[in-house]
Amino acid sequence: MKVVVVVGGVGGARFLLGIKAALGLPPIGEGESPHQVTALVNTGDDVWLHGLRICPDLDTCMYTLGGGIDTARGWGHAGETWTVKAELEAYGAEPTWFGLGDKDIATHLIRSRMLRAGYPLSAVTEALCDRWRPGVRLLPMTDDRVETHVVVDDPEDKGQRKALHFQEWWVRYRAELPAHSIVPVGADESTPSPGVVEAIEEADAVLFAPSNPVVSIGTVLSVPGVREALRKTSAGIVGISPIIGGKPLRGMADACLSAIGVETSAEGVGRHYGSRQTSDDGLLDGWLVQSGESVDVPGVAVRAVPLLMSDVDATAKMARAALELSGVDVD
Ligand code: FO1
Repeated sequence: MKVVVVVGGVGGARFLLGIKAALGLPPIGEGESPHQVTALVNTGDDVWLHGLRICPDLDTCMYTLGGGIDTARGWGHAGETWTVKAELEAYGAEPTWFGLGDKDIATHLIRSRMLRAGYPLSAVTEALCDRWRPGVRLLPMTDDRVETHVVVDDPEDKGQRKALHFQEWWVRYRAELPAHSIVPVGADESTPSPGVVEAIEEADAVLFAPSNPVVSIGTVLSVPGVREALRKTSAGIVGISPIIGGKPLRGMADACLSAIGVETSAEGVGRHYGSRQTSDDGLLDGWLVQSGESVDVPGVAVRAVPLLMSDVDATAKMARAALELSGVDVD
């Protein structure tokens, strides 16, 4: 079975762990599986800092699936140290608000060197995954530079508006500056990475992970060609709501949804993605919401199941429910 999952960072990576368990993908290096999982990963959070290219969502997926993630933070290495970060601060090198861990820096050094040598991000990611062996093909949504910027009232000059890189808004300001708009800069000129459109076209099922609908899923969908491939694929397309009881489980999806005028609810997000059958730009055939919630998304089959990714088994049950709703039989 070929499964494609559109993902962002922390929530998406955890969901991928559940997909692997639901499909019984063997531990790395222990035999082949008849199933192939491809993750289309958001790269709009990516940023050049201290001369290094940082790809938070790709790295979160790679470390999580490769067993190296710090589970409490949800990003960066387990057992991380911050010696270089402290030295950078001692030099007064800005920005000091972004936490670059010593082990993490090795990933960024290799990526930056390969990018400067002319390798596309998808080739860099493949090379890094040779070490981490995630068991899922991690495809950046595009090899082109796309960076999400957030337009806010300038904190230093109230009357003015200012575009912040997403990481500054998210990490420095904790998304507490109301966002007037959120823009994936460069998306219009970007093209999907090699293999993205083919993966969607050949898929048996396509899932939207419970990632941020605006800055993660939405940014992947902003790459020209992705929506078109999704509208055409014979695979069933099922999304998992990242909103439970009117609140995002983690992260600040509510701050992003209000910026685009979408209600922070499972129903609001489901309608935002839209019905593939009954609208000319919608993408969903199915929508998984938290058990107990009654949600109506016209033209979309809604199913309520427990959506807390409290451990891999719980997440595997969610993944199985999503695959079944997409029309594939998992067992
Ligand atoms: N998130 C934070 O809240 N603070 C940080 O200092 C931070 C550093 C960081 C370094 C590498 C990396 O891959 C991710 C990092 N993140 C940090 C998380 C990141 O901002 C978010 O996970 C994604 O951009 C949103 O999904």
